[in-house]
Amino acid sequence: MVSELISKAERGEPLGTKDVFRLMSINDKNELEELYAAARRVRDKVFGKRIYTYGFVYFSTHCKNNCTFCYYRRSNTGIDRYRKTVEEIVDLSASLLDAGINLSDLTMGEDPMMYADDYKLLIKTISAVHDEVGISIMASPGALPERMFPVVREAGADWYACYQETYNRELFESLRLEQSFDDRRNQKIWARKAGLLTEDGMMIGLGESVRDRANTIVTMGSLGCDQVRAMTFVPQVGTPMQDFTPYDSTEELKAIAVMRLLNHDKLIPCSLDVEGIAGLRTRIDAGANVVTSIVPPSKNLAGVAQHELDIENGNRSVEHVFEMLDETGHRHATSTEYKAYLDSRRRKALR
Ligand code: SAM
Ligand code: MD0
Ligand code: SF4
Repeated sequence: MVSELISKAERGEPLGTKDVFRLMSINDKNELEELYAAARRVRDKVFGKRIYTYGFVYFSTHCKNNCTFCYYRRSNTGIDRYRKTVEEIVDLSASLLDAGINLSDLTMGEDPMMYADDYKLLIKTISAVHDEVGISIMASPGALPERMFPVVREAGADWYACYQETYNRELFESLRLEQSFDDRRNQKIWARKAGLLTEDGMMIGLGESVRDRANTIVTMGSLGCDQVRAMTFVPQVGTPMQDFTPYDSTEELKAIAVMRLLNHDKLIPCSLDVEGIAGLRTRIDAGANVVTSIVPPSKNLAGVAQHELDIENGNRSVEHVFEMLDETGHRHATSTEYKAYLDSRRRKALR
């Protein structure tokens, strides 16, 4: 029975892949509501009214890779790309901190310029934000060699994010062309070993089966990541997947709720990069506890899945997101609260 499975997960008892498959197969409206309600109770019990907030600083949109789903893949020639200077990245991160945002997510394509001279510019960027701003930092720079993780940690990053998209190896290889499945999985393990907190993520609507989704959720949990996400694929013009029929958000919401039931004390994002601000409420109501991809207007910054949606009209701005959070009955957490959470996660990792 689905209700029994949900209660079992809510009590914190472990579920197997079969159970997760059963939950990810729910289609009945009442059962879905039951799932979301349990996910909310679990989140609120652990985190209270606090929701964390992340600013998205996509500082270089140049990329040597050719992921079939991504707007910024190297073969998508003729699109606008940019690379921010270290000074601009520091200023952007400082304004996020001043506005009350908890973390600066320093994200880039696999930009050869950032990777040159042993990742000199990447490391310089992280150090500058750490030394000059003091906001918590997530680095999302793509796949790195193992020896770089201690350097990234030393430069001041709190987090390393790298999404497998799917733990179906064949599907992975058909999406992340010319990239190694094992190497990308190992990124999370190497990062943890170097003392970084880690994030893994799945994409939904890429041709994966329900079983693949269940298996990916279980695998992400077992890798020991501190933050896990699901994002619905948004088809991009100029890419091989541009004519894919997009999913609505149901499967993503289900995945958020199931991840919450399996990972009571982890961070689970509500990304504004899929449906813009319109998608905030439903994701919070499914058990998410971090709003990611907050992008300030007028800075010429892009999103990933939605490179323009809700940015220049200010809907993805800090003030607007804080207001919307209040309407859900929650509030944005302070940086002190966020840093305390990070410290508790690090202590846990050492044990
Ligand atoms: N380039 C680095 C990498 O690939 O790891 C970091 C940034 S990458 C653009 C961040 C993530 O955005 C991808 O791993 C993928 O999960 C997500 N993403 C990219 N294109 C997307 C799309 N069209 N729809 C939904 N999510 C997308
Ligand atoms: C987001 N667009 O949070 C961002 C991105 C990268 N660490 C995160 C996918 O939705
Ligand atoms: Fe490059 Fe990341 Fe896009 Fe892949 S997902 S093409 S690595 S920016």
